[in-house]
Amino acid sequence: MSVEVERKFVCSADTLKTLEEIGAVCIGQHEFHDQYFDTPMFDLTLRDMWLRKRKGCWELKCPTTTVSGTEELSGEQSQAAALCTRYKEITNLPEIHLRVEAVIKDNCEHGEIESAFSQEDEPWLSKLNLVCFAEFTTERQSFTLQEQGVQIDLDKADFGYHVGEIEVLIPEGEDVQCAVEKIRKTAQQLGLTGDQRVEGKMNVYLRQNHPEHYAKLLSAHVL
Ligand code: V4E
Repeated sequence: MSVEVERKFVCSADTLKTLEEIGAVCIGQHEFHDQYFDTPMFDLTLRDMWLRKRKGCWELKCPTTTVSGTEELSGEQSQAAALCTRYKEITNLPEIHLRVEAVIKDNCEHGEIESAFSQEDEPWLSKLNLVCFAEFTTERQSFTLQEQGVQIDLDKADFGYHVGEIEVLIPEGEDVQCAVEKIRKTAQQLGLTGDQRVEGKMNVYLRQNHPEHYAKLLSAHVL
């Protein structure tokens, strides 16, 4: 299982030129449609668990419990770490079922289940009362700084939001701080100056389309 360490950034008119200047290689451009699922009570997203279907494959992103090392971090390092998110990425469907079921069954036992929707082609969704709460299409241009093991994605979502991501994938249990450092160096090369986290596509989508769900996640400090 891998852990995705990622920093989002605001793209500018110069981003493409800068990527070229720092030696990033374009590895392709593609479009994908994401569908995100949760129960009507938001059992998954309130736990910062993100279940989605992309290009016919299921993926679950969960908070990671990976420790980032015991060494003292400098101010610069801890600021860099605060700008990054880290999530476990699970793509094995039986494992996704188990993890989702563990959360939802727990809540069912506490009497929170609501009426199930019919999802004919995916019976497990109906069984667990999972419904699609967000769907959008993204056009993505991807670059790599191969030697550093860093990927940079420039995303354009169909609801009008543009965002960049600097991403490092590491095996679960490996040093997160090393990935954060690679991301910090790449951000520096790209001339990124902001010290605030940049919103992901989902933040913007939920604020625009599902303000109640958005407010709940904000109150739970998930977004
Ligand atoms: C983890 C998460 C969500 C799932 C979607 O994650 P994201 O990386 O934004 O999407 P995308 O399309 O870039 O996925 P990739 O192709 O990289 O796998 S939706 C919300 N979260 C939590 C979250 C957060 N709290 N803060 C930020 C800045 N991003 C995501």
